[in-house]
Amino acid sequence: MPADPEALPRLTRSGPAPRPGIVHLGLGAFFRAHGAVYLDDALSVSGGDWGIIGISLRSPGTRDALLPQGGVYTAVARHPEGAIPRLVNSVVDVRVAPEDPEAVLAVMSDPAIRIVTLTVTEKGYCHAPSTGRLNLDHPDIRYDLGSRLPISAPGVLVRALERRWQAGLAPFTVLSCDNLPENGRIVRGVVLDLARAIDPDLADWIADEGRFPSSMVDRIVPATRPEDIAALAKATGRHDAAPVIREPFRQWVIEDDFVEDARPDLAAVGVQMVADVTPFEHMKLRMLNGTHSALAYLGYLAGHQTIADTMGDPVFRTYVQALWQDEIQPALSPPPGQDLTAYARALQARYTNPAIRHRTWQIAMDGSQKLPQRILATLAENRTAGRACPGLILAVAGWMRYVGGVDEAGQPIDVRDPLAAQFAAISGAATSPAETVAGLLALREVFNPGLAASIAPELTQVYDGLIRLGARKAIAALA
Ligand code: CS2
Repeated sequence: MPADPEALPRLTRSGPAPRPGIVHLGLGAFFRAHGAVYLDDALSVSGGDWGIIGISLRSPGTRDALLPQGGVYTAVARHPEGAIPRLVNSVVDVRVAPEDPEAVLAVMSDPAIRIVTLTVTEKGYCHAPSTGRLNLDHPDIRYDLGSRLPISAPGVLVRALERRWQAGLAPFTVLSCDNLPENGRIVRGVVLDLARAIDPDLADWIADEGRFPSSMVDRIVPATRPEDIAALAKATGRHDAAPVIREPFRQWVIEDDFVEDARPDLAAVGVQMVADVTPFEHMKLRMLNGTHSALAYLGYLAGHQTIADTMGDPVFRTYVQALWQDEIQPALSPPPGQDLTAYARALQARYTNPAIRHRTWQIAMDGSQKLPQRILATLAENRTAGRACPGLILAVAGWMRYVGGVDEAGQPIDVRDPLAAQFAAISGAATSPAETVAGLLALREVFNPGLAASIAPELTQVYDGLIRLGARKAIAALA
């Protein structure tokens, strides 16, 4: 039994903190295990004033854990053979927006800040996932339209840019690090839509001077558990209240388009700086995130707790291999120099890493925001090309069954999704599987009408089979 970690001396910063040049919105485990590690590496190799001020848009937990240790934390690499901890020094301060929104805007309008990175998850953009446009009826956006102290991510960006505009400063570069297709274009769109509703001149300035490079980010980061904190304390003899757990693999591809070319030397530490990120984003979102979601819904329904457990089940392993080979790869143009079959092989090895306990329930969250870019885009392209995709249809059916809120053992599912209330209403009103499918296909935030109409008959049949057979047998029946 590991000793009580809190009884050990606390981890602290040794040496001076870098001077800040980046603000990060949404300081969750993913960014601390990915972007902040790359930036820490870039600071070690090339220096520069690129320390990170993290902003939590909701709760104070990360700030409360990190500040007593000077912002320093451990990123633990979990290899199948064992764990390797390293310290991350790039985060220098953390602010909690709801506690003091004024201070957050002041930090973001400091001329020293040249870049604002974001990981606010798909729903944080307050857009309609099926169209990519800002949802002006979103409650947070409605609030932000009436207040100078915003609560949404687009609102924080717009009000901070407004202050810079009024002060005669250059804008900061906005670098989205979320799993959205053309994430730079999406964040630019929501910022401009909101700015235009506030002040058209501000919107014009942002459109002319602002830069919103797209980026593809990749690293599997399961949520940190209390036992991870205890194991690290045992291994190091120090208490770190905010470590992150990560797989060894990482990739970051960034469109090289920054305001005044001001950026850290990320190319020196393996970041791919390219002219067009789109083929990388499509490959990653569809090959990785698409199969992650498929495994998450169907694996959860079949009683599997993690992706590694799900991949340990031969029925699921064969299923995901067929998804890659027969349904996803044929609809992709590979990025320059990338072999998709090798990419799929590497993904399989990453998914089966037994040291990464990535819960199917964690990945299943917010499916309404994830499905369009992960699964439906591939489905639509395959249908246009006349290619069948039984496995992806089954994945959509798995999502539909999952959001019904009851698993195959009759147990309730804790469905986390901005549309959860609508899912419950649809399931409550439906008197047949066909009505459930029709009700969910009518959600315009998720499905565009053309695709919904074209998949409805096959999906209804597959959903019906999934209810009757259960996920494992429904997959086996595909073969
Ligand atoms: C996952 C991603 O939770 C999820 O939806 O699919 O967080 C995934 O692990 C990362 O995108 C990997 O880069």
